[in-house]
Amino acid sequence: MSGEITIWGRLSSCNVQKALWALEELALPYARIDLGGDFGGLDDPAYRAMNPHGRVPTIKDGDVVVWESDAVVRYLCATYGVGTLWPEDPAERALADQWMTWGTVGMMPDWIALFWRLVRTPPERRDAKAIARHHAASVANFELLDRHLAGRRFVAGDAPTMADMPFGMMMYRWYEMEIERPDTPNVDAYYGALLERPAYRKAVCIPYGDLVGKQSF
Ligand SMILES: N[C@@H](CCC(=O)N[C@@H](CS)C(=O)NCC(=O)O)C(=O)O
Repeated sequence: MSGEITIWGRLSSCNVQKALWALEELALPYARIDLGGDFGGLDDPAYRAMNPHGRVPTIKDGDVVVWESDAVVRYLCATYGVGTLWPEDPAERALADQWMTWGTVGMMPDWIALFWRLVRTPPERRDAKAIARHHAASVANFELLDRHLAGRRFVAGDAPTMADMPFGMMMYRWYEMEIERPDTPNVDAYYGALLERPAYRKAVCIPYGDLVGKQSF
């Protein structure tokens, strides 16, 4: 642990946004270094020495280096958010953890595939069948989330936890993309609650115009 955390990663990266939201939500002092995308730098030996996969985000907190956005979120919440973003009670933490994991491994793959095939692919190269498949799977996932959110303001209860990081990260682009969205009043209310949070707006609500039609990274 140190006075200031460093995070490497471009603002337009959804995985960087997840980590940035945790930093902002926890009101931690940090310095961000642009990396990846048009900024390059992923193959720099010094960066690879920290993160052998050459992807963003990576954080450094004193001597501690962490990569993989969910690992970053868990590290930050466990270190600086015990009792808030990191529920103290093991059963409550397991509830948050299971949804967090499902958000990333169950929901994100179709969501990100839809974003790539629709937003990051120029119209002439789009595959309508694949778009329909990822859209249908995403709709089913958002409907499942909608059922879970009935009676809950956030994913693991009345206040935000680490469980919200992957879902919140997906929410902004889900509502911004030019797609048909299902009737999900609980998800709508959830997104409204997220938008009330300055930390969320600063870290996640980043226009993605520079990514449109860009398949190079
Ligand atoms: N599973 C990793 C994925 C990391 C990843 O693929 N990051 C993307 C950005 S979202 C990246 O580094 N892309 C290359 C680039 O930005 O140039 C995580 O969650 O951190």
